[in-house]
Amino acid sequence: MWECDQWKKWRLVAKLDPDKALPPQALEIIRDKNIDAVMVGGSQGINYVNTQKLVQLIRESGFTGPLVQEISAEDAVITGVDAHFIPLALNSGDVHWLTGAHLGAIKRYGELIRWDKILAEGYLICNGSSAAGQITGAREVTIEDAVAYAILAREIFRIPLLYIEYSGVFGDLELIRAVSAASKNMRLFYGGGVKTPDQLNKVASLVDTVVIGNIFYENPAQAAELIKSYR
Ligand code: 1GP
Repeated sequence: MWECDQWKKWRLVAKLDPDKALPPQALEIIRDKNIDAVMVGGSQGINYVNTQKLVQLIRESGFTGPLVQEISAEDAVITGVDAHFIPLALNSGDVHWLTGAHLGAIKRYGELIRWDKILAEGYLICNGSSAAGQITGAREVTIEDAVAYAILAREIFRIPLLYIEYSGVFGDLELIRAVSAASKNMRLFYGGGVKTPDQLNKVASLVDTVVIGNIFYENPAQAAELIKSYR
């Protein structure tokens, strides 16, 4: 059962991409007790069929923790997950990624939407070269900008969760530290390039939740070691 605040306790989350071929070992690794939740989502090539297929694989793997879908395409929304996470790309140059796609989904799904199972994520895309950065036309973010975005998210949008997204590269710890200091009671997720226990410990000391993704595809054995090393 989904409890609306349960995500606040997550420390380590696996993000799996429906558009990528999942190494079979990944389905064992996600069952490690250090993985608090699995998120399915990605930036490109995401559709209903590949999302449904991945969710089914995860369910069949014996993973019993929370399984959520991070929505990037309206057509890909599936029902077999515990909750839906909705990114708002705060530094996108295109209003589509801040409100446009969301309005489309509200008009399309209307009263079917279970708002108690929806979580808005303020996304700060700090790697402009990543797929998410390219697709959303992410504006460059200085440390000063990042702090201002955090305050915008916290005080104006009142979003409960800010996600610092460096997808594919390990982030600037100074920027993450500055955002952390500005976040107060807003929860912080971080994702991007975490591959070693040292990186994981450093970034985990600054944010509430660390998300790991690419490592499951690039080096599942290293992913297993990384996860086991935690805590
Ligand atoms: C991607 O933030 C996640 O959306 C995790 O990043 O894939 O680089 O681990 P990596």
